[in-house]
This record gives sequence, structure tokens and C-alpha cells, in this order.
Amino acid sequence: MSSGLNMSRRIRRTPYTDKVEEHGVRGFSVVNHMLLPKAFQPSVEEDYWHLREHVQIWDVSTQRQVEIRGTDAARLIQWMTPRDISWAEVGDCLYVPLVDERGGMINDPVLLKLADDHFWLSIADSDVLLWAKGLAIGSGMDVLIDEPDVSPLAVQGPKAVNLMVNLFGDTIRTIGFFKFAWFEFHGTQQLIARSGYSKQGGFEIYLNDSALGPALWDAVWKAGEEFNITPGCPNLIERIEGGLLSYGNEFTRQNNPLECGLEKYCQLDGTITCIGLEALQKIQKNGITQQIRGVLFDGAPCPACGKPWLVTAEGKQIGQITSAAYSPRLKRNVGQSMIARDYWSVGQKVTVHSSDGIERNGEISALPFN
Ligand code: THG
Repeated sequence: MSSGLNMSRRIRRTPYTDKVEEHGVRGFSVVNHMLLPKAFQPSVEEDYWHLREHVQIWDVSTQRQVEIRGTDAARLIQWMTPRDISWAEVGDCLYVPLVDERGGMINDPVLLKLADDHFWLSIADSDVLLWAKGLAIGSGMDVLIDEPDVSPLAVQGPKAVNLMVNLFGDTIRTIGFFKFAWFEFHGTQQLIARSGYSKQGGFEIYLNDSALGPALWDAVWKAGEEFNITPGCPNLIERIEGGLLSYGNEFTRQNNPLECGLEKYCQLDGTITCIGLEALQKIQKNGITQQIRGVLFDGAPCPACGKPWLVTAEGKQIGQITSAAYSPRLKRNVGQSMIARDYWSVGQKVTVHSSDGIERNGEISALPFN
């Protein structure tokens, strides 16, 4: 395989891996111990334009579900996140930071409320299952925690609605953004949400039976042929421009949600109790010393950012770019970086030290990029 990964049982395949291989996937990453396709079209730029204009099918099975059920399910989840979840209704998706006792980011999943005592955390790349089980056992909560056989398939792009109407009927239109409902597929009930890791609109089908993976893939493909469907994956350029953060890249457990620009999802006034609340209150009171920003920078299309690139101003390090790509739309390179407080204003001039040895002139931008 072109990725150079040595495959083994530890690197889990997904219900759609056979299909993405048939479609000529050009490499994988590993997220949550599972394969995530990284590229299909000849270039990430072609993928980018296609995603903005048409519709794509993405194997995002790596967005694993941590299922929490039982009398104390809501109590455990509220303990894990500084976001107030008390108002959530069945059918809601909520983007929730999970933090540790020092306020460090454990993960940034999407929470789905299936019933008052039944939730899924649709996770980014860290072992939330183990964290949740440890918390539950240590505190004696009455919950069952598991990873169900659920593998999201995303349909993203401006023509996603028309494709999904072809496949599931007109009622699919009634799902609001970050809401979900149940639809029939091959005699089974499947959860479909209006969500996804792009800003182009679309849906995520949380397929709850691996055996149906190939059939679902083929059905989506067929319904999308008239809309010029292609296989895709979360697009680096579109994600950076859209200001969507990637756990493990832009932020880790060393960062708190305020640094990540997630303060709007943190209820720190004492009306809720959660792990790390006091730490976060203290951080808020003292003020953060760095925060996530966009960086626009000059020169030829930058190489892939395989390891962080220094960002300097006045000869000092003020940040590090952790994701970068050339934007064919903005005709400049775009990146995301934590930036030190004294330099984080929009328009601040910076220097980016890319891995090709070039020092590039740049400036701080808001996220998302416009
Ligand atoms: N979908 C699902 N699970 C996921 C992701 C996803 N798990 C991993 C990862 N992505 C989690 N991270 C994010 C980051 C951003 C968003 C979703 C998941 C997102 N944010 C919207 C935004 O920023 O515009 C809206 C957030 C809101 O309004 O609450 O969509 O993509 N299933």
C-alpha cells in the first residue's frame, strides 16, 4: 500500500475499507486505532473544489461512538464536560469539549442524545472509552459504557441534500443543523444527522450494522451519480479555512478549551459542576496566554506540515503552525496555530518557518478564514 503503513489487526479496517480501496484511495491515516482515508483525487486541491461544488462520500468510521447508558448517564457526561448539557433534547447533537482535572482537553466530540439515559460521544482521536470507564467505576456510577458497532458515513457538499432526498425521501430535509432523526435502510433503522467535518453542509449516517457497510456505500454512490459524486475525506484546505480544529494537531491535553476558542461551550459561572471547573475558572480569571488563530502566509504552495513549524515575530517564537495548506481560492497559504497573547491580533505581521527551509512573510487572521 502506498501509505507505507504495515497493516495489522491493531489498525482496524472499517465497514467501508473494501469500497474505498476499490475507489483507489491514495493513503490512510490512523485515528482511534482505525483507518481514515487521506486522499483520492490526483490532488487535495481538486478534492477541495469538488467538495465545494458537488457532493462527496466519506468513510469517517474513525469517529467512533462511546456509548453511555443508564441512570447516571447524563450525570457522568455533565461531569466530563464544562458545556451545560441540561437543556439538550433527544435528537440534538452538541459539540462538547471534554477536559481533565487541570482543564486540559481530553477530546472534542459531538454528543448525541438518543434518550434521557442514552448518549453517544462521537469522538476525535483519543481513548475516551477508557477515561469514561475509569471515571464511572471510580465514582460508582450506574452506567454501561461501550463502543457500539456504529460507523459514520458522511455525505458532504452542496448537493448532499438532493442526494439524500433520492435515497431517504423528502423528510430528510426536515432535519435541522446539528439534529438527527431515524431513517429506514434495508429494513433497519439508521440514525442520520445534519452535521459533518466540513463547512459545505451535509449529513452523517451512523450505520449501526457493519455488515451493511458495502450496501450503504453502494446505495449512496448510486443516489449521487447524477450529482457527480466522488469518494473523498475530510479536506485539509477546507478544514483549515473553515476553522475546524483537529485534536492532536492544533491542540492536545496541554491546551485548555479557552485557548482553543471553545469558551462559548464552557459554562464557568458555577451553575454546572464538572471535572476541571476550578482550574478553568482560574484560567479564565488570570487570562489565557495563547489562543488558536489563522495564519496567512506568502510564497509558493507550502509543503505538508508533518511536524510543527515555528512562527516568529520580532525574532521571538510566538507560535507553531500545526496544520497548513495552500488555498487555491485565497491564493495564499493558510495555517492554524496557537499564538501568544501579545501577537494574536488580526493583521499582526509574522514569519513562518516552513519545513522546506523558507522564511515566509505572513499575518494573523481570524478563524474561519473568509
Ligand atoms: N462529526 C462527528 N464526530 C466527530 C466529528 C465530526 N468527531 C470527531 C471530530 N469531528 C470532532 N470535532 C468537531 C469539530 C467541529 C465540529 C464537529 C466536530 C463542527 N462544528 C461546527 C462549527 O464549528 O461550525 C458547529 C458546532 C456547533 O454549532 O455546535 O461541526 O465532524 N459525528
